[in-house]
Amino acid sequence: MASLIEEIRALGTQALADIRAAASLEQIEQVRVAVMGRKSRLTQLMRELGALSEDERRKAGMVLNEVKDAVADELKKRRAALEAAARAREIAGQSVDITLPGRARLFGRRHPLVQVRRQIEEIFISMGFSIALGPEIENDFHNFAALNFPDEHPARDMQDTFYLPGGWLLRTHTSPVQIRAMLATTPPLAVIAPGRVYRADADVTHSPQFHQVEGLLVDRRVTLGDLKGVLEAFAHRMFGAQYQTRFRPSFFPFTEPSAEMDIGCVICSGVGCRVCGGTGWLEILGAGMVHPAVFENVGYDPEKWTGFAFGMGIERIAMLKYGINDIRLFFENDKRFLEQF
Ligand code: 2U9
Repeated sequence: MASLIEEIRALGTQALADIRAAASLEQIEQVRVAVMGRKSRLTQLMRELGALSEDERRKAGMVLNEVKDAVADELKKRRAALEAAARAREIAGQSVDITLPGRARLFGRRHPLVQVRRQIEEIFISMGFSIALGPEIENDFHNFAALNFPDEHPARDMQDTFYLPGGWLLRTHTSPVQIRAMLATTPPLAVIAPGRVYRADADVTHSPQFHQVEGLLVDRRVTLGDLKGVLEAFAHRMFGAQYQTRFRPSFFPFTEPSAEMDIGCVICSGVGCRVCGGTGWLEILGAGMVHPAVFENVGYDPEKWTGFAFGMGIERIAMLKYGINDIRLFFENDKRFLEQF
């Protein structure tokens, strides 16, 4: 009897030592099966208790229960400790290296042509002009006839203008927008017309689709001096007040007199280079006093009303401002190009 109790205690002591020595949850489970499982010595002894006298069974049973409780307790403690260690290792493995550089967030941005268009718009809006918009598909009247283009004018040729079935065409300039604006309102009037235009032309400085901003101001006694003042102020705000401007005579069917405005070359500062063709000057826009025939075509009395108009290509302005030498870069959508603006 005494030896049975001793064996039970010895089994308990050994089991506690095995549990404490277990290095993993798998080992703990192995120890549990070995100590408490159906085939373990402890379970076998429990079955043998039945053969003892009642007094002996009670004493031995008490010891057996004590040992079983102690073993169960130790299993629970050791399992919790191993689980905590495993979790700690997992967290340590996941730790954040705060010295790593962050992942940069990629931001989109406005297309350079949109940026330049907005700058142009803001300058003229600050001078009192409003923005006018119109359709890209036009008819001969709004795109050519009302603007005093003669029937046989070369700009109407198939080689220059994209014609659509039914007498429609893709507008070759935004001038039809100002024709529509004049037809819709009475003077005074000051509008700019930004937008897409189309011409059958393609090389490093010409694209079949490009963008213009045109302007029109109509009031009583408008002079060429008004035109020069407004456009010089525009050039200084767009490129910088350090640049000189000059006006050269030119010809357009819709203005008389007509002129082209140059600024001192932004590349060579007027010394002469490849970009300005050695002249020291860059042409940035065309302009003129609205032709009386245009006023008559929209029902304005040319004896009463005078006006000036101007037009510029947004691509050309952007190319000069940023030193871009190929118009196709604007339309290829290469991020390395677009990201520079
Ligand atoms: C109305 C009357 C007159 C608009 C004008 C120009 C001169 C001009 C070109 C610049 C480069 C077109 O993009 S470009 O090829 N434009 O030189 N445009 S005056 O004159 C108008 C417009 C509308 C009713």
